[in-house]
Amino acid sequence: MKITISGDSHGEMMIGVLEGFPAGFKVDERELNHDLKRRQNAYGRGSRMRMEKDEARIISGVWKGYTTGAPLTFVVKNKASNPVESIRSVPRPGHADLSAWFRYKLPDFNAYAERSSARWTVVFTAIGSFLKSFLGEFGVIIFSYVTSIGNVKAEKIPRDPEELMMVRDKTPVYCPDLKASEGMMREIDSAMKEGDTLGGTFKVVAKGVPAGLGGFSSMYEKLDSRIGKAFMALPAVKGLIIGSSDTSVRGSEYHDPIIMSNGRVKRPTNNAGGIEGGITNSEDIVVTVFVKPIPTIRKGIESVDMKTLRKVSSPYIRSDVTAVPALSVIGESALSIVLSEAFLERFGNDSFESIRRRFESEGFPGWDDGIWKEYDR
Ligand code: EPS
Repeated sequence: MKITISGDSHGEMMIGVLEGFPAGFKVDERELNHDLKRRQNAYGRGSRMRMEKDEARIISGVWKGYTTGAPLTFVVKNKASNPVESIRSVPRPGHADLSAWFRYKLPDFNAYAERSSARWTVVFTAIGSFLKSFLGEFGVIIFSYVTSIGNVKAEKIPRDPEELMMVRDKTPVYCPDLKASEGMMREIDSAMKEGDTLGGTFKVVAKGVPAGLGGFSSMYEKLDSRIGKAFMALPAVKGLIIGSSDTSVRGSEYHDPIIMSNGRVKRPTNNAGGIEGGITNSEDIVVTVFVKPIPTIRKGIESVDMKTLRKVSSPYIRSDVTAVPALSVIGESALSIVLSEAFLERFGNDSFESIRRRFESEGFPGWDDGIWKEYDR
């Protein structure tokens, strides 16, 4: 599977091409557009999101409502234009402006903001959302929630995923602790008043993931390494943890025992976050993601005008106060993309029904179930 995303933040449209997806999957554009709305409408977003009407269309690779195995092209039209007309010679600390100029040498920082803007995540979300519904056909459920914004942390998280999502969807900060959500909104309002921005954390969980996805042999196969790569590619993401972050405990407490329950191997705890040795172990995949505060800040940060080499304050260009809730939605797509790729590697990428048959014939392995016979000689 391969994904290419093109399009400039203020160009005609954002385009995403998904290659290597099987034929015979029924396409439902409603689900992806639901996720695009969640990405767009999150609390703390800037004025650009009020101008857009993010709606994805799939314009290739579909015949009579089913995928054909050909590249799928996703498009989302842009409405807004760039608010900055003049040439910009002052870089914003924390944005790609200065480092991109070191490499590409175009004498206008606005040129880099066309690509380093978070706008491209709109088609990334559409593709991920499409893949999330593909995985859903095999019982995989992927959801996210915000765990902190600025100083406010979620404390009471419902354990039942359905209840969690129901409570989460009641708040525009996508946090399933309603009291903390109110605090988060106050924190966002206060940062906005002060012309500042906020970072935070969110979690993405995948339930019902089959065991055996990924591989142990290299960084290209290891599922945790691939999850790291996908999440670290998202704007403002500075780090992530898979499973428990409690490294103060000893190994005997950290590692999840292997027990028998009703004739099946089970794990009573999930500190590993669903991955051991780079391969899924059938427990929930749990990813905690760290997001830095958005670097475009109204009150400004010390910078230098590259034309005059004089000290100046960084410029303000239309931006969000926080991207944490929006990123939690984008994060569902990141995990859906990585898991779909590993799923197709394991079960084939030809036709949806052949994949379903292979998936369903994959039983729980027995030690002496005959698979090893040919090596017994
Ligand atoms: C965004 C599009 C951008 C910003 C924001 C998110 O549009 P514009 O630059 O025209 O306002 O609103 O991006 C950033 C905060 C950033 O630093 O790039 C989007 O579609 O998500």
